[in-house]
Parts: sequence; C-alpha cells; structure tokens
Amino acid sequence: MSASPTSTPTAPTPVPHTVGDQALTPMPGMTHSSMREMLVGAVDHSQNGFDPMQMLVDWDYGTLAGETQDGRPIRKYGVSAGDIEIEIAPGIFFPAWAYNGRVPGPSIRCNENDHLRIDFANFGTHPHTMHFHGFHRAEMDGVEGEYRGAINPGESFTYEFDADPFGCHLYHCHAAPLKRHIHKGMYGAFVIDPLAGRAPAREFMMIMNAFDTNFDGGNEVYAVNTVGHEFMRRPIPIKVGELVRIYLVNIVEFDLINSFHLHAHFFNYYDTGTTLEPTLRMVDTIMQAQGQRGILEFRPRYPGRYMFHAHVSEFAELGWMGFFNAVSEADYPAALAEVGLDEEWDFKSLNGATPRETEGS
Ligand SMILES: [Cu+2]
Repeated sequence: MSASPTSTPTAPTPVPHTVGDQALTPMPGMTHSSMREMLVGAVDHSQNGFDPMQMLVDWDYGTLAGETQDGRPIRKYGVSAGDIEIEIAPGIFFPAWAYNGRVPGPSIRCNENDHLRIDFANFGTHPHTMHFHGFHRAEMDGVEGEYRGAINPGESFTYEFDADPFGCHLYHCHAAPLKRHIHKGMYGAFVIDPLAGRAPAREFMMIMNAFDTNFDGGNEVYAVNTVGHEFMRRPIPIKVGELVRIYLVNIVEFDLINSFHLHAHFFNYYDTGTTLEPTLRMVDTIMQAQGQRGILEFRPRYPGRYMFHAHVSEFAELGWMGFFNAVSEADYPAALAEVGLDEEWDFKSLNGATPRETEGS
C-alpha cells in the first residue's frame, strides 16, 4: 500500500470534502484523501447486533458444568444457527447464515484438556454442522454425510471432545456446498490456551473474511471481523511498549491466499499457535491460505497510527485494512473514547486468557 499515513500522532486535520453536493464531516481515522472516498457513512452495529471492535475482545468461555472422572473441567457452550441480514459496509447488506446471530460466530475459548460440550441447534432454513479443527473422534467431526452428519432445520446435536491441542484454531460449517456455507458466514475462532499459559498481553481476535455480494463466485467486500474498513474509521487503541497478541484466522472463500502486513513494526509468528516458541521471528508480513491461522506478537515502538492490511492490494482497497493507534499510558483514555470504547473493553483486551476457575481447588 502506498496510502500509509504520514501524519504525526496527533489527530488528523479535518479537510472539507463533498460527494455530489453533500458536505461530509471527516470521521476519526481518516488521514488520507483517497481513503475518504471509501469511508463515507458508517455501519449500524446495533442493527447488526455485533460490533467488530467488540469482537476483537469478546470470548465465549462457555459455562463450567462439573468435572470429568479424571478431574478436568467440563465446559458447555450453546450455539444456534440462523439466517440474518447483516450490513458489511455502509449501505451494503448481505443475507448471511450465522452462528449465534453474528458473523463470525462466537469466539470459543477454553484451556487445554478441558472437556467441551457444544450444544448446537439449527434454527436456520438449511442443514448445517459445526466442524472443529482439533483432535477428536470421527463421530464429532461435523461433516455432512458422515456419522450424525448435517443437523437439519429444527434439529440439534451435541458435539463433545477434549480441547487438544492448544493453539489458534477455528470451526466452520461443513455442509454442502461447502463454499456456500462458509462464505455465507458460518465460521468462528476456536482458541485453546496452553496449560503453561502465555505471557500477559493485550489480545485481539481477528478473522479475515470476505463477502460475495452478487453471488458470482468472487468477493466484493473484504474485512477483518466482517465490516469493511471498520478499523480505518475506528483505529484500535494500543499502548506503546506493551505486548500485543493477535489470534489471526483466514476464512476467505474463493481467493487462494490472504495475508497480514503490519506497518513500521516486526512481529513474531506462531503458526497455528501450537507451539510456545515462535515459528517465524521478526517478520512484517505473513500469508495464510483458507483455514490457516496463527498468533502474532509485537510491541508498538513509537506513538502513532500504524496500518495493518492484506498485502494483496485488491483486498485492502475493498475493505481489508485498518489502523492501530499506539499511544502513551496518559493518552490511552482519549484513544478509547475517540472510537467509542471504554474501560470494560480495555479490561477485556488485557484479560482474554481463559479463567482457571478450578485451579487450587
Ligand atoms: Cu451450513
């Protein structure tokens, strides 16, 4: 991208701008005139029922439901499938199939070796499944035509398996035609925390996704967490010097490769998140095929706004780009307020790891 901001960390100076004869007020995050064209208006997150900014930090830990015979926690999750219409860019609506009324679905998180019970109910109009990446028996693989197979509208099924191995995984529907069920929105993050833990960090869940709005077998809108350009409008607040950890998943249908590039910084990368040591060190771009995922860690070095985006220019221009806003401790409350966030979001971003309720008992 040649559109990197050259401004200082201070807020951009508003520039008068019109479309037709309508005067527009620049919004936070607009720092370049060419970007302004793509940022007219805003998505109504309350109408969607989910906010990509909250999705960064919202984890579903399920509810504890006793222990296995050998003393491991049992976690129960409730997931329903349904049909909803979502706004994926200002004024652009998409008829989605969704888990728990959101795209991506709930970010399921647990500790290594927890025993998981996922109660799945299909309230949609098509057969669906939940296919988890991870070790499990074939009966729990959630593939249409195999074992229990597709869960028809009005039916339910409980997927049950141990959380293994630790890492940054995903789940998605595995009903036919697969590419349709996936691109309609049936996927979510599945993060298993290692028993050894990871270093404290500000953590974010990012799913790289895309939407074929005219059903021609190609995508028209690309994003992280569904809404194109959302993090251009609302830069993600982080603090200079702190460890930032991103759980990154690529679920984009139709395009072979997606990528993540961070401006002005280098990061360590843990491929699939299944190791405690980085599998790549000091890189600023990684690529993921569909279904690939991994964990990125970096420390913001200087204050300012830093872009992150697909290093596939087409994807970036069609929505898959955003900003981190790195600020000092003192400036952090203002950075939160600027994008409509509060202390609760700050707390959640710093406390993402699965609680260990049973420790010491
Ligand atoms: Cu499906």
